[in-house]
Amino acid sequence: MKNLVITRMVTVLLATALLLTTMMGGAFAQAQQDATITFPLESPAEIRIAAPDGMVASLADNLPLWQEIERLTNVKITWDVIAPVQYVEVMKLRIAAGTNQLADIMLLPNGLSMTDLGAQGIIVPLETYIERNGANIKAMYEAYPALKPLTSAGGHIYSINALNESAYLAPYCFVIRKDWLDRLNLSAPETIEDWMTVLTAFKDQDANGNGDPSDEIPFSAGGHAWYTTFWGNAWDLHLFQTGGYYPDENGSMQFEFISEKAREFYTWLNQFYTDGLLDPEFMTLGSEDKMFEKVVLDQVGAFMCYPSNIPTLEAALIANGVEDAYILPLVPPKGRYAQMTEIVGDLSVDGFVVTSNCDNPDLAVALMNFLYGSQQGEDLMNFGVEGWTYNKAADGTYSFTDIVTNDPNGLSASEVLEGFGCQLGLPYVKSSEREEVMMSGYSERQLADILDVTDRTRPFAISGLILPPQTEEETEAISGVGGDLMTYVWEMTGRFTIGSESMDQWDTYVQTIKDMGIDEILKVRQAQYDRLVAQPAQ
Ligand SMILES: [Ca+2]
Repeated sequence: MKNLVITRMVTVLLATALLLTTMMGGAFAQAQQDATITFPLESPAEIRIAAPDGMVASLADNLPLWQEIERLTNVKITWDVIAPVQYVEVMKLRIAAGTNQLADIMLLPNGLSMTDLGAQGIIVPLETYIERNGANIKAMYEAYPALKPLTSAGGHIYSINALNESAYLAPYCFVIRKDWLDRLNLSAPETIEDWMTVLTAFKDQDANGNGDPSDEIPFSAGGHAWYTTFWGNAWDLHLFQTGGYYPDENGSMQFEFISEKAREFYTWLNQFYTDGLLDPEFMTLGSEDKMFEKVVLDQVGAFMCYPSNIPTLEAALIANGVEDAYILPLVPPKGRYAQMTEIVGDLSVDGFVVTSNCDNPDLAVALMNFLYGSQQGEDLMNFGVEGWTYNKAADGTYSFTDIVTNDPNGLSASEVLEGFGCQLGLPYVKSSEREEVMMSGYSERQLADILDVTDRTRPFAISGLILPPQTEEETEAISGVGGDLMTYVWEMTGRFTIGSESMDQWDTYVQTIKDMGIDEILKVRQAQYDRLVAQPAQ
Protein backbone atom coordinates (compact mmCIF):
# COMPACT_ATOMS: atom_id res chain seq x y z
CA MET A 1 0.00 0.00 0.00
CA LYS A 2 2.94 2.26 0.55
CA ASN A 3 3.77 1.81 -3.12
CA LEU A 4 0.37 3.04 -4.01
CA VAL A 5 0.69 6.22 -2.03
CA ILE A 6 3.98 6.96 -3.75
CA THR A 7 2.41 6.05 -7.06
CA ARG A 8 -0.39 8.49 -6.63
CA MET A 9 1.99 11.27 -5.63
CA VAL A 10 4.10 10.59 -8.67
CA THR A 11 0.99 10.60 -10.83
CA VAL A 12 0.10 14.07 -9.66
CA LEU A 13 3.65 15.32 -10.19
CA LEU A 14 3.82 13.86 -13.68
CA ALA A 15 0.44 15.25 -14.58
CA THR A 16 1.60 18.68 -13.41
CA ALA A 17 4.82 18.37 -15.39
CA LEU A 18 2.89 17.45 -18.51
CA LEU A 19 0.57 20.38 -18.03
CA LEU A 20 3.50 22.80 -17.67
CA THR A 21 5.14 21.40 -20.80
CA THR A 22 1.92 21.89 -22.67
CA MET A 23 1.46 25.43 -21.43
CA MET A 24 5.01 26.55 -22.15
CA GLY A 25 5.61 24.94 -25.54
CA GLY A 26 4.60 26.31 -28.89
CA ALA A 27 3.23 24.43 -31.88
CA PHE A 28 4.73 21.12 -30.77
CA ALA A 29 3.03 21.31 -27.42
CA GLN A 30 -0.20 22.20 -29.16
CA ALA A 31 0.06 19.03 -31.23
CA GLN A 32 0.70 17.05 -28.06
CA GLN A 33 -2.30 18.56 -26.38
CA ASP A 34 -4.46 17.54 -29.32
CA ALA A 35 -3.43 13.95 -28.80
CA THR A 36 -4.04 14.06 -25.06
CA ILE A 37 -7.16 12.10 -24.37
CA THR A 38 -9.65 12.65 -21.58
CA PHE A 39 -12.58 10.39 -20.81
CA PRO A 40 -15.41 10.32 -21.62
CA LEU A 41 -14.57 11.03 -25.24
CA GLU A 42 -16.65 13.74 -26.89
CA SER A 43 -17.50 11.47 -29.77
CA PRO A 44 -17.65 7.67 -29.47
CA ALA A 45 -14.76 5.48 -30.58
CA GLU A 46 -14.15 1.77 -30.89
CA ILE A 47 -11.39 -0.55 -29.74
CA ARG A 48 -11.01 -4.26 -30.40
CA ILE A 49 -9.24 -6.31 -27.72
CA ALA A 50 -7.95 -9.88 -27.98
CA ALA A 51 -7.59 -11.58 -24.60
CA PRO A 52 -8.07 -14.91 -22.85
CA ASP A 53 -11.72 -15.15 -21.84
CA GLY A 54 -13.07 -15.38 -18.31
CA MET A 55 -13.78 -18.79 -16.79
CA VAL A 56 -17.01 -17.74 -15.07
CA ALA A 57 -18.57 -15.61 -17.81
CA SER A 58 -17.55 -14.52 -21.29
CA LEU A 59 -16.31 -11.01 -21.90
CA ALA A 60 -18.14 -11.26 -25.22
CA ASP A 61 -21.44 -11.19 -23.28
CA ASN A 62 -21.30 -7.48 -22.48
CA LEU A 63 -20.46 -7.97 -18.79
CA PRO A 64 -21.71 -5.30 -16.35
CA LEU A 65 -18.26 -3.95 -15.45
CA TRP A 66 -17.33 -3.44 -19.08
CA GLN A 67 -20.66 -1.76 -19.82
CA GLU A 68 -19.75 0.66 -17.06
CA ILE A 69 -16.25 1.17 -18.48
CA GLU A 70 -17.77 1.85 -21.91
CA ARG A 71 -20.14 4.36 -20.36
CA LEU A 72 -17.35 6.15 -18.46
CA THR A 73 -15.01 6.32 -21.47
CA ASN A 74 -17.41 6.47 -24.42
CA VAL A 75 -15.26 3.76 -25.98
CA LYS A 76 -17.12 0.80 -27.47
CA ILE A 77 -15.11 -2.38 -26.87
CA THR A 78 -15.33 -5.30 -29.24
CA TRP A 79 -14.01 -8.49 -27.66
CA ASP A 80 -12.03 -11.06 -29.49
CA VAL A 81 -11.86 -13.60 -26.67
CA ILE A 82 -10.46 -17.11 -26.70
CA ALA A 83 -10.63 -19.85 -24.07
CA PRO A 84 -7.51 -19.46 -21.88
CA VAL A 85 -6.14 -22.94 -22.68
CA GLN A 86 -6.30 -22.25 -26.43
CA TYR A 87 -5.24 -18.62 -26.35
CA VAL A 88 -1.56 -19.05 -27.14
CA GLU A 89 -2.07 -21.51 -30.01
CA VAL A 90 -4.90 -19.55 -31.64
CA MET A 91 -3.12 -16.21 -31.38
CA LYS A 92 0.12 -17.61 -32.78
CA LEU A 93 -1.79 -18.78 -35.86
CA ARG A 94 -3.50 -15.42 -36.24
CA ILE A 95 -0.25 -13.51 -35.97
CA ALA A 96 1.33 -15.83 -38.53
CA ALA A 97 -1.64 -15.17 -40.86
CA GLY A 98 -0.87 -11.43 -41.01
CA THR A 99 -1.59 -8.26 -39.11
CA ASN A 100 -4.64 -6.97 -40.97
CA GLN A 101 -7.05 -9.10 -38.93
CA LEU A 102 -5.46 -8.51 -35.52
CA ALA A 103 -7.24 -6.70 -32.72
CA ASP A 104 -6.05 -3.21 -31.69
CA ILE A 105 -4.82 -4.47 -28.32
CA MET A 106 -3.90 -8.06 -27.52
CA LEU A 107 -2.35 -9.99 -24.71
CA LEU A 108 1.04 -11.04 -26.06
CA PRO A 109 0.78 -14.81 -26.45
CA ASN A 110 3.22 -16.56 -24.14
CA GLY A 111 6.26 -17.80 -26.05
CA LEU A 112 6.16 -15.12 -28.75
CA SER A 113 8.97 -12.64 -28.50
CA MET A 114 8.25 -8.94 -28.08
CA THR A 115 11.60 -8.29 -29.74
CA ASP A 116 10.68 -10.32 -32.84
CA LEU A 117 7.15 -8.93 -33.17
CA GLY A 118 8.50 -5.41 -32.73
CA ALA A 119 11.23 -5.92 -35.33
CA GLN A 120 8.64 -7.30 -37.75
CA GLY A 121 6.39 -4.30 -37.18
CA ILE A 122 3.51 -6.44 -35.87
CA ILE A 123 3.37 -4.56 -32.58
CA VAL A 124 4.08 -0.85 -32.16
CA PRO A 125 6.50 0.94 -29.81
CA LEU A 126 4.47 2.65 -27.10
CA GLU A 127 6.83 5.23 -25.59
CA THR A 128 5.53 8.29 -27.48
CA TYR A 129 1.93 7.33 -26.70
CA ILE A 130 2.81 6.70 -23.07
CA GLU A 131 4.46 10.12 -23.00
CA ARG A 132 1.17 11.72 -24.11
CA ASN A 133 -1.46 9.56 -22.46
CA GLY A 134 0.28 7.32 -19.96
CA ALA A 135 0.81 9.35 -16.78
CA ASN A 136 -0.35 6.45 -14.59
CA ILE A 137 1.76 3.98 -16.52
CA LYS A 138 4.82 6.19 -16.08
CA ALA A 139 4.12 6.46 -12.38
CA MET A 140 4.19 2.67 -12.20
CA TYR A 141 7.72 2.69 -13.65
CA GLU A 142 8.74 4.67 -10.58
CA ALA A 143 6.88 2.46 -8.13
CA TYR A 144 8.01 -0.84 -9.72
CA PRO A 145 11.57 -0.33 -11.04
CA ALA A 146 11.72 -3.71 -12.80
CA LEU A 147 8.58 -2.94 -14.82
CA LYS A 148 10.06 -0.84 -17.60
CA PRO A 149 12.90 -3.26 -18.50
CA LEU A 150 10.44 -6.16 -18.38
CA THR A 151 8.18 -4.45 -20.91
CA SER A 152 10.98 -3.13 -23.15
CA ALA A 153 12.92 -4.70 -26.00
CA GLY A 154 15.37 -3.25 -28.50
CA GLY A 155 15.17 0.17 -26.86
CA HIS A 156 11.37 0.43 -27.10
CA ILE A 157 8.53 -0.12 -24.67
CA TYR A 158 6.06 -2.59 -26.13
CA SER A 159 3.75 -3.84 -23.42
CA ILE A 160 1.66 -2.86 -20.41
CA ASN A 161 1.69 -5.61 -17.78
CA ALA A 162 -0.57 -6.33 -14.83
CA LEU A 163 0.86 -5.57 -11.39
CA ASN A 164 0.27 -7.26 -8.09
CA GLU A 165 0.21 -4.73 -5.29
CA SER A 166 -0.85 -7.51 -2.91
CA ALA A 167 2.18 -9.72 -3.62
CA TYR A 168 3.37 -9.52 -0.02
CA LEU A 169 -0.04 -10.06 1.55
CA ALA A 170 -0.70 -13.56 2.92
CA PRO A 171 2.34 -15.10 1.20
CA TYR A 172 2.74 -18.75 0.32
CA CYS A 173 4.31 -20.26 3.43
CA PHE A 174 4.98 -23.26 5.61
CA VAL A 175 2.02 -24.19 7.79
CA ILE A 176 1.82 -26.59 10.70
CA ARG A 177 -0.90 -28.29 12.69
CA LYS A 178 -1.00 -26.23 15.87
CA ASP A 179 -3.32 -28.78 17.51
CA TRP A 180 -0.69 -31.50 16.89
CA LEU A 181 2.00 -29.28 18.42
CA ASP A 182 -0.21 -28.68 21.45
CA ARG A 183 -0.98 -32.38 21.85
CA LEU A 184 2.77 -33.16 21.97
CA ASN A 185 3.55 -30.06 24.02
CA LEU A 186 5.83 -28.56 21.35
CA SER A 187 6.33 -25.00 20.19
CA ALA A 188 6.20 -23.81 16.59
CA PRO A 189 9.57 -24.41 14.88
CA GLU A 190 11.74 -21.41 14.00
CA THR A 191 14.96 -22.93 12.66
CA ILE A 192 15.65 -25.85 10.32
CA GLU A 193 16.86 -27.82 13.39
CA ASP A 194 13.57 -27.02 15.22
CA TRP A 195 11.68 -28.29 12.20
CA MET A 196 13.58 -31.57 12.23
CA THR A 197 12.85 -32.00 15.95
CA VAL A 198 9.14 -31.22 15.63
CA LEU A 199 8.61 -33.36 12.52
CA THR A 200 10.48 -36.26 14.13
CA ALA A 201 8.08 -36.03 17.10
CA PHE A 202 5.13 -36.05 14.65
CA LYS A 203 6.57 -39.21 13.07
CA ASP A 204 7.33 -41.06 16.31
CA GLN A 205 4.28 -40.15 18.39
CA ASP A 206 0.53 -40.21 18.01
CA ALA A 207 0.37 -36.56 16.96
CA ASN A 208 -3.16 -36.79 15.52
CA GLY A 209 -4.38 -38.53 18.67
CA ASN A 210 -6.20 -41.45 17.04
CA GLY A 211 -4.37 -44.08 19.09
CA ASP A 212 -2.08 -45.14 16.24
CA PRO A 213 1.45 -43.70 16.54
CA SER A 214 2.40 -44.71 12.99
CA ASP A 215 -0.20 -43.09 10.70
CA GLU A 216 1.21 -39.54 10.64
CA ILE A 217 2.93 -38.01 7.61
CA PRO A 218 5.20 -35.39 9.20
CA PHE A 219 5.57 -33.21 6.08
CA SER A 220 3.89 -33.53 2.70
CA ALA A 221 4.24 -31.63 -0.57
CA GLY A 222 2.30 -31.99 -3.75
CA GLY A 223 3.39 -33.83 -6.82
CA HIS A 224 6.77 -32.61 -8.10
CA ALA A 225 10.39 -32.22 -6.96
CA TRP A 226 9.88 -28.48 -7.47
CA TYR A 227 7.78 -28.17 -4.28
CA THR A 228 10.62 -29.24 -2.01
CA THR A 229 12.86 -26.43 -3.36
CA PHE A 230 10.85 -24.12 -1.08
CA TRP A 231 13.05 -25.40 1.76
CA GLY A 232 16.07 -24.27 -0.32
CA ASN A 233 15.34 -20.65 0.60
CA ALA A 234 16.96 -21.40 3.98
CA TRP A 235 20.14 -22.31 2.07
CA ASP A 236 19.99 -18.92 0.30
CA LEU A 237 18.86 -20.67 -2.89
CA HIS A 238 16.38 -19.08 -5.30
CA LEU A 239 15.05 -22.22 -6.92
CA PHE A 240 11.37 -22.01 -6.05
CA GLN A 241 10.05 -18.84 -7.71
CA THR A 242 13.12 -17.66 -9.60
CA GLY A 243 14.09 -21.02 -11.10
CA GLY A 244 17.72 -20.99 -10.06
CA TYR A 245 19.14 -18.22 -12.28
CA TYR A 246 20.22 -15.68 -9.72
CA PRO A 247 23.11 -13.23 -9.33
CA ASP A 248 25.71 -13.75 -6.61
CA GLU A 249 26.73 -10.89 -4.30
CA ASN A 250 28.89 -9.41 -7.10
CA GLY A 251 26.02 -9.37 -9.58
CA SER A 252 27.45 -12.34 -11.46
CA MET A 253 24.70 -14.65 -12.74
CA GLN A 254 24.75 -18.21 -11.34
CA PHE A 255 22.77 -21.36 -11.97
CA GLU A 256 22.11 -22.16 -8.34
CA PHE A 257 20.95 -25.71 -9.03
CA ILE A 258 24.63 -26.66 -9.39
CA SER A 259 26.05 -24.52 -6.59
CA GLU A 260 27.83 -25.73 -3.45
CA LYS A 261 24.86 -24.53 -1.40
CA ALA A 262 22.61 -26.70 -3.57
CA ARG A 263 24.86 -29.67 -2.85
CA GLU A 264 24.49 -29.02 0.89
CA PHE A 265 20.75 -28.49 0.52
CA TYR A 266 20.16 -31.74 -1.35
CA THR A 267 22.35 -33.60 1.15
CA TRP A 268 20.01 -32.29 3.86
CA LEU A 269 16.87 -33.04 1.84
CA ASN A 270 18.05 -36.61 1.32
CA GLN A 271 18.49 -36.93 5.10
CA PHE A 272 15.04 -35.39 5.63
CA TYR A 273 13.60 -38.04 3.31
CA THR A 274 15.63 -40.93 4.73
CA ASP A 275 14.55 -39.96 8.27
CA GLY A 276 10.95 -40.44 7.17
CA LEU A 277 9.97 -36.78 7.58
CA LEU A 278 8.97 -36.20 3.96
CA ASP A 279 5.92 -37.89 2.46
CA PRO A 280 7.31 -40.75 0.33
CA GLU A 281 4.58 -39.96 -2.24
CA PHE A 282 5.65 -36.33 -2.66
CA MET A 283 6.80 -36.85 -6.26
CA THR A 284 4.03 -39.17 -7.38
CA LEU A 285 0.95 -37.52 -5.86
CA GLY A 286 0.24 -35.86 -9.18
CA SER A 287 -1.04 -32.59 -7.78
CA GLU A 288 -1.28 -30.36 -4.76
CA ASP A 289 -4.97 -31.26 -4.48
CA LYS A 290 -4.02 -34.86 -3.68
CA MET A 291 -1.89 -33.57 -0.84
CA PHE A 292 -4.80 -31.48 0.46
CA GLU A 293 -6.89 -34.66 0.48
CA LYS A 294 -4.41 -36.18 2.94
CA VAL A 295 -4.39 -32.96 4.96
CA VAL A 296 -8.15 -32.98 5.50
CA LEU A 297 -7.99 -36.65 6.53
CA ASP A 298 -5.87 -35.52 9.49
CA GLN A 299 -2.76 -37.33 8.24
CA VAL A 300 -0.35 -34.45 7.54
CA GLY A 301 1.51 -32.45 10.20
CA ALA A 302 3.00 -29.71 8.08
CA PHE A 303 2.99 -28.58 4.45
CA MET A 304 3.05 -25.44 2.31
CA CYS A 305 0.06 -23.43 1.09
CA TYR A 306 -1.36 -19.96 0.75
CA PRO A 307 -2.81 -18.79 4.07
CA SER A 308 -6.04 -18.21 2.16
CA ASN A 309 -6.33 -22.02 1.87
CA ILE A 310 -6.42 -22.39 5.66
CA PRO A 311 -10.10 -21.56 6.35
CA THR A 312 -11.29 -24.12 3.77
CA LEU A 313 -8.88 -26.82 5.00
CA GLU A 314 -9.79 -26.27 8.65
CA ALA A 315 -13.50 -26.40 7.81
CA ALA A 316 -12.95 -29.73 6.00
CA LEU A 317 -10.98 -31.13 8.95
CA ILE A 318 -13.71 -30.09 11.36
CA ALA A 319 -16.31 -31.68 9.05
CA ASN A 320 -14.20 -34.86 9.27
CA GLY A 321 -14.49 -34.83 13.05
CA VAL A 322 -11.28 -33.01 14.02
CA GLU A 323 -13.01 -30.42 16.14
CA ASP A 324 -9.91 -28.58 17.38
CA ALA A 325 -8.21 -28.47 13.93
CA TYR A 326 -5.88 -25.48 13.80
CA ILE A 327 -3.51 -24.83 10.88
CA LEU A 328 -0.94 -22.21 11.80
CA PRO A 329 0.97 -20.25 9.10
CA LEU A 330 4.65 -19.70 9.92
CA VAL A 331 7.45 -17.33 8.99
CA PRO A 332 10.23 -18.87 6.86
CA PRO A 333 12.64 -21.05 8.89
CA LYS A 334 16.05 -19.73 9.74
CA GLY A 335 18.65 -21.86 8.00
CA ARG A 336 22.40 -22.01 7.90
CA TYR A 337 22.69 -19.41 5.14
CA ALA A 338 19.46 -17.47 5.16
CA GLN A 339 16.03 -16.74 6.49
CA MET A 340 14.19 -15.89 3.35
CA THR A 341 11.14 -16.61 1.22
CA GLU A 342 10.68 -16.00 -2.48
CA ILE A 343 7.19 -14.77 -3.20
CA VAL A 344 5.36 -14.65 -6.50
CA GLY A 345 6.61 -11.56 -8.27
CA ASP A 346 4.66 -8.33 -8.18
CA LEU A 347 4.97 -8.07 -11.97
CA SER A 348 3.04 -10.14 -14.48
CA VAL A 349 5.25 -11.63 -17.17
CA ASP A 350 2.55 -11.43 -19.84
CA GLY A 351 1.67 -7.98 -21.08
CA PHE A 352 -0.80 -6.29 -23.41
CA VAL A 353 0.58 -4.94 -26.67
CA VAL A 354 -0.82 -2.62 -29.36
CA THR A 355 -0.75 -4.05 -32.88
CA SER A 356 0.10 -2.19 -36.08
CA ASN A 357 -3.50 -2.81 -37.12
CA CYS A 358 -4.60 -0.27 -34.49
CA ASP A 359 -5.40 3.09 -36.11
CA ASN A 360 -5.52 4.98 -32.81
CA PRO A 361 -2.69 3.85 -30.51
CA ASP A 362 -3.17 7.02 -28.45
CA LEU A 363 -6.64 5.83 -27.52
CA ALA A 364 -5.42 2.27 -26.85
CA VAL A 365 -2.77 3.54 -24.43
CA ALA A 366 -5.12 6.08 -22.83
CA LEU A 367 -7.69 3.34 -22.14
CA MET A 368 -5.09 1.08 -20.52
CA ASN A 369 -3.75 4.05 -18.58
CA PHE A 370 -7.24 4.81 -17.25
CA LEU A 371 -7.81 1.28 -15.95
CA TYR A 372 -4.26 0.73 -14.77
CA GLY A 373 -3.35 3.36 -12.28
CA SER A 374 -6.17 5.77 -11.61
CA GLN A 375 -8.12 5.21 -8.39
CA GLN A 376 -11.28 4.94 -10.44
CA GLY A 377 -9.74 2.36 -12.77
CA GLU A 378 -8.31 0.35 -9.90
CA ASP A 379 -11.68 0.32 -8.12
CA LEU A 380 -13.42 -0.84 -11.29
CA MET A 381 -10.99 -3.64 -12.10
CA ASN A 382 -10.84 -4.93 -8.51
CA PHE A 383 -14.21 -4.21 -6.94
CA GLY A 384 -16.59 -3.87 -9.89
CA VAL A 385 -19.40 -1.35 -10.02
CA GLU A 386 -19.89 0.85 -6.95
CA GLY A 387 -23.30 0.44 -5.33
CA TRP A 388 -23.77 -2.88 -7.12
CA THR A 389 -20.87 -5.17 -6.22
CA TYR A 390 -19.29 -2.98 -3.54
CA ASN A 391 -19.64 0.10 -1.40
CA LYS A 392 -16.99 2.53 -0.34
CA ALA A 393 -17.42 4.27 3.00
CA ALA A 394 -16.52 7.93 3.59
CA ASP A 395 -13.25 6.81 5.25
CA GLY A 396 -12.28 4.86 2.12
CA THR A 397 -13.00 1.35 3.42
CA TYR A 398 -14.52 -1.07 0.97
CA SER A 399 -17.15 -3.69 1.53
CA PHE A 400 -18.66 -6.14 -0.90
CA THR A 401 -22.42 -6.33 -1.31
CA ASP A 402 -24.46 -9.46 -0.74
CA ILE A 403 -24.35 -10.15 -4.47
CA VAL A 404 -20.64 -10.87 -4.10
CA THR A 405 -20.47 -12.49 -0.67
CA ASN A 406 -23.65 -14.52 -0.78
CA ASP A 407 -24.03 -15.96 -4.24
CA PRO A 408 -27.12 -18.20 -4.56
CA ASN A 409 -25.14 -20.63 -6.77
CA GLY A 410 -22.33 -20.90 -4.23
CA LEU A 411 -19.73 -18.99 -6.26
CA SER A 412 -16.86 -17.52 -4.27
CA ALA A 413 -16.50 -13.74 -4.07
CA SER A 414 -13.65 -13.84 -6.63
CA GLU A 415 -15.78 -15.88 -8.99
CA VAL A 416 -18.74 -13.51 -8.73
CA LEU A 417 -16.46 -10.56 -9.43
CA GLU A 418 -14.90 -12.34 -12.38
CA GLY A 419 -18.41 -12.93 -13.66
CA PHE A 420 -18.88 -9.15 -13.63
CA GLY A 421 -15.66 -8.76 -15.64
CA CYS A 422 -13.19 -7.82 -12.89
CA GLN A 423 -9.46 -8.58 -13.31
CA LEU A 424 -9.96 -9.59 -16.92
CA GLY A 425 -9.47 -8.19 -20.39
CA LEU A 426 -6.85 -5.45 -19.90
CA PRO A 427 -3.91 -4.89 -17.54
CA TYR A 428 -4.82 -3.94 -13.98
CA VAL A 429 -3.25 -3.47 -10.60
CA LYS A 430 -4.29 -6.26 -8.25
CA SER A 431 -5.15 -4.38 -5.09
CA SER A 432 -4.19 -5.23 -1.52
CA GLU A 433 -7.44 -3.68 -0.30
CA ARG A 434 -9.45 -6.20 -2.29
CA GLU A 435 -7.52 -9.11 -0.80
CA GLU A 436 -8.06 -7.72 2.68
CA VAL A 437 -11.79 -7.31 2.15
CA MET A 438 -11.87 -10.91 0.83
CA MET A 439 -10.67 -12.05 4.25
CA SER A 440 -13.65 -10.59 6.04
CA GLY A 441 -15.29 -14.03 6.05
CA TYR A 442 -12.46 -15.58 8.05
CA SER A 443 -12.68 -16.18 11.77
CA GLU A 444 -11.02 -13.63 14.04
CA ARG A 445 -8.25 -16.11 14.89
CA GLN A 446 -7.62 -17.02 11.24
CA LEU A 447 -7.51 -13.38 10.22
CA ALA A 448 -5.16 -12.47 13.09
CA ASP A 449 -2.81 -15.35 12.17
CA ILE A 450 -2.75 -14.37 8.49
CA LEU A 451 -2.09 -10.68 9.15
CA ASP A 452 0.54 -11.65 11.71
CA VAL A 453 2.37 -13.97 9.32
CA THR A 454 2.16 -11.28 6.61
CA ASP A 455 3.82 -8.70 8.87
CA ARG A 456 6.44 -11.04 10.27
CA THR A 457 7.34 -12.53 6.87
CA ARG A 458 7.74 -9.14 5.16
CA PRO A 459 11.39 -8.58 6.27
CA PHE A 460 12.33 -12.00 4.85
CA ALA A 461 10.32 -11.84 1.62
CA ILE A 462 11.93 -11.21 -1.72
CA SER A 463 10.14 -11.06 -5.03
CA GLY A 464 10.96 -13.81 -7.53
CA LEU A 465 13.39 -12.45 -10.12
CA ILE A 466 11.85 -11.85 -13.54
CA LEU A 467 14.36 -11.01 -16.27
CA PRO A 468 13.65 -8.72 -19.23
CA PRO A 469 13.06 -10.45 -22.60
CA GLN A 470 15.90 -11.96 -24.62
CA THR A 471 17.03 -10.09 -27.72
CA GLU A 472 16.93 -11.78 -31.14
CA GLU A 473 20.68 -12.37 -30.99
CA GLU A 474 20.42 -13.87 -27.52
CA THR A 475 17.64 -16.21 -28.55
CA GLU A 476 19.72 -17.30 -31.51
CA ALA A 477 22.84 -17.74 -29.36
CA ILE A 478 21.17 -20.29 -27.10
CA SER A 479 18.72 -21.90 -29.51
CA GLY A 480 19.13 -25.64 -29.15
CA VAL A 481 21.24 -25.23 -26.00
CA GLY A 482 20.04 -26.86 -22.80
CA GLY A 483 16.73 -27.94 -24.39
CA ASP A 484 15.93 -30.55 -21.76
CA LEU A 485 18.15 -29.11 -19.08
CA MET A 486 15.34 -28.59 -16.56
CA THR A 487 13.98 -32.09 -17.21
CA TYR A 488 17.42 -33.38 -16.27
CA VAL A 489 17.61 -31.12 -13.20
CA TRP A 490 14.24 -32.29 -11.88
CA GLU A 491 15.01 -35.92 -12.55
CA MET A 492 18.37 -35.76 -10.79
CA THR A 493 17.35 -33.60 -7.83
CA GLY A 494 14.38 -35.94 -7.31
CA ARG A 495 16.75 -38.91 -7.35
CA PHE A 496 19.21 -37.25 -4.96
CA THR A 497 16.31 -36.55 -2.61
CA ILE A 498 14.98 -40.09 -2.42
CA GLY A 499 18.45 -41.61 -2.66
CA SER A 500 18.03 -43.50 -5.93
CA GLU A 501 21.08 -41.51 -7.02
CA SER A 502 23.88 -41.17 -4.46
CA MET A 503 25.07 -37.68 -3.54
CA ASP A 504 28.50 -39.03 -4.58
CA GLN A 505 27.27 -38.48 -8.15
CA TRP A 506 26.80 -34.71 -7.59
CA ASP A 507 29.98 -33.75 -9.50
CA THR A 508 28.87 -35.84 -12.45
CA TYR A 509 25.48 -34.08 -12.36
CA VAL A 510 27.19 -30.67 -12.35
CA GLN A 511 29.49 -31.67 -15.21
CA THR A 512 26.56 -32.92 -17.29
CA ILE A 513 24.81 -29.58 -16.88
CA LYS A 514 27.99 -27.80 -17.96
CA ASP A 515 28.20 -30.09 -20.97
CA MET A 516 24.61 -29.19 -21.83
CA GLY A 517 25.75 -25.57 -22.30
CA ILE A 518 24.89 -23.84 -19.02
CA ASP A 519 27.70 -21.31 -19.51
CA GLU A 520 26.19 -20.08 -22.78
CA ILE A 521 22.80 -19.72 -21.12
CA LEU A 522 24.40 -17.87 -18.21
CA LYS A 523 26.00 -15.37 -20.60
CA VAL A 524 22.55 -14.51 -21.91
CA ARG A 525 21.00 -14.41 -18.42
CA GLN A 526 23.83 -12.08 -17.37
CA ALA A 527 23.06 -9.68 -20.24
CA GLN A 528 19.35 -9.79 -19.37
CA TYR A 529 20.11 -9.12 -15.71
CA ASP A 530 22.42 -6.26 -16.63
CA ARG A 531 19.56 -4.69 -18.60
CA LEU A 532 17.28 -5.10 -15.60
CA VAL A 533 19.61 -3.29 -13.23
CA ALA A 534 20.82 -0.71 -15.77
CA GLN A 535 17.39 0.96 -15.82
CA PRO A 536 17.19 2.47 -19.33
CA ALA A 537 16.60 6.22 -19.27
CA GLN A 538 13.02 7.49 -19.66
CA1 LIG B 1 -1.95 -41.37 14.94
